[in-house]
Amino acid sequence: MIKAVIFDLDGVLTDTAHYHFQAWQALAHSLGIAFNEQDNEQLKGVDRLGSLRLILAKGQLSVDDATEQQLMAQKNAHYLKLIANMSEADLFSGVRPLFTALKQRGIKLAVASASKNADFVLQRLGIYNEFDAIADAALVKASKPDPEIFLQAAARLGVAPAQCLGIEDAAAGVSAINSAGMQAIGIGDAEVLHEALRVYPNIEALDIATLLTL
Ligand code: B16
Ligand code: MG
Repeated sequence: MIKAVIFDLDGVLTDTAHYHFQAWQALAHSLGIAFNEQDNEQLKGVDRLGSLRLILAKGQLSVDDATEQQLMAQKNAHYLKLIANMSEADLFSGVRPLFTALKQRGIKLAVASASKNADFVLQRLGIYNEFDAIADAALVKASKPDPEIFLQAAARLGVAPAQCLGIEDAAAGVSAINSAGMQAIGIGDAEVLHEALRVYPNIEALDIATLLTL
């Protein structure tokens, strides 16, 4: 029986996944590396350094540590500009009613986000205080698809992984949920997220009654 739902942030609760894409694409192009939405699928859910290294590998470029730091700072500065004006209006529709319905059933809520900007985004969306636990990049060493971030979220909730359901928009995130021994729900493209138990086009389409019988 499901006792907790652990949400990914970027791409599940709000459209920051698109801002990450825009900022990575600008950086890739500034390095002369072609980068489109399909390339971006590999980056979703992957931490900042891992994402940069995937882009550099695509362009067959290798740089020293200091340059890596500088490129990550450049991407993050661009990303922060893109999200500077985010507000509660940027919360995907369906999220608030879903939170209410889950809480009414006594289900605990958590976030598992690979982003170092997760707190800022959650505050901007006005949902920071809705969660029983938040696990973000500051808490874990291993990036998705490693299960660490979902396991940390479950531990903070005090719920066994087998009683948790994870919701993700990234293939790496779905793998992380499965490796954590949780039930995985995908948001997005069913082909990309084929390892998930069920895939919905967006969070509003999620059918809570079905979820809780998983
Ligand atoms: P930052 P999530 C992930 O967040 C994003 O999917 C991924 O695109 C991004 O590179 C990563 O956070 C790191 O973000 O640069 O802000 O630390 O989907 O796990 O909520
Ligand atoms: Mg995501």
